Amino acid sequence: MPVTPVRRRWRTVALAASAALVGLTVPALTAPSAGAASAPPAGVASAAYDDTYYADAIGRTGPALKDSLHTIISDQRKLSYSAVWDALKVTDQDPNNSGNVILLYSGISRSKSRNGGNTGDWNREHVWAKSHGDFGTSTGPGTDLHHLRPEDVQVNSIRGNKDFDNGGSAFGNSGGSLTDSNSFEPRDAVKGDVARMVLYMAVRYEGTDGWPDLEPNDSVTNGSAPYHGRLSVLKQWHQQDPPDAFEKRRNDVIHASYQHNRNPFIDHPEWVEAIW
Ligand SMILES: [Ca+2]
Ligand SMILES: [Ca+2]
Repeated sequence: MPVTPVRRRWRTVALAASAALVGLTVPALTAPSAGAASAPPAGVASAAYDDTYYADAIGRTGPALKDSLHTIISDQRKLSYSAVWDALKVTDQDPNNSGNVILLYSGISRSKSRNGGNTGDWNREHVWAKSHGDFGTSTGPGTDLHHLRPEDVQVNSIRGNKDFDNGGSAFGNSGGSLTDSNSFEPRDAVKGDVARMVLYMAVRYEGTDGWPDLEPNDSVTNGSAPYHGRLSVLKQWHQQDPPDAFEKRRNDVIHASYQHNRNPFIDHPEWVEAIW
């Protein structure tokens, strides 16, 4: 399309202005921050963002909002799958123990050095199950930190590629998470986090860059289709568990230090209802 280059140039200018504004208007970056739970590890920038980041999206709703957010968050740096290990040690660091990460579904604090594939290790959980669209682990959706989290190897395996829904039974190291034959229910403290990660993926991946168009639906039998359920339940979880300090800090760290893009639903929870 002939208008595309013009638009890209304009966005580059806007982003440069945005970056400059962040530098000028956030002098408190190096000052003591608002509490240990949200403090980044030493040497890692966790910058606030300026709302110029979302300037093109403000005032929109429905498909126009989704399109706008897609354009904004697709401007990103991408990681290799091997680089994800070290990134997760920063993004998911235990606020109370800098040597540990918090495992998403089990809530366990475990040594950063126990990353691996054996019993008792943690590995890289794809919250949007990577078989849903079969995108694998080459650089792209399979390495997008916004939905990758540390998880106990066996818990990761129990979750498998199940869709998300209410109901089921506890299991070893479940930490309050539940599962049944065809779905998985995360513990209450991360229900909203899971919902916002899935919905981020739906907006970021629209089938325009060689990857499948990922979309939420209300099914628990999606298999390898590029869909993830259940949307009605994810929306409830999003309301029930709003963004907290850990999740907001994680978004800031991914933006400032790794991918330079954000999860809009952590910054603007009202946008879930505006799109879905
Ligand atoms: Ca939460
Ligand atoms: Ca999509």
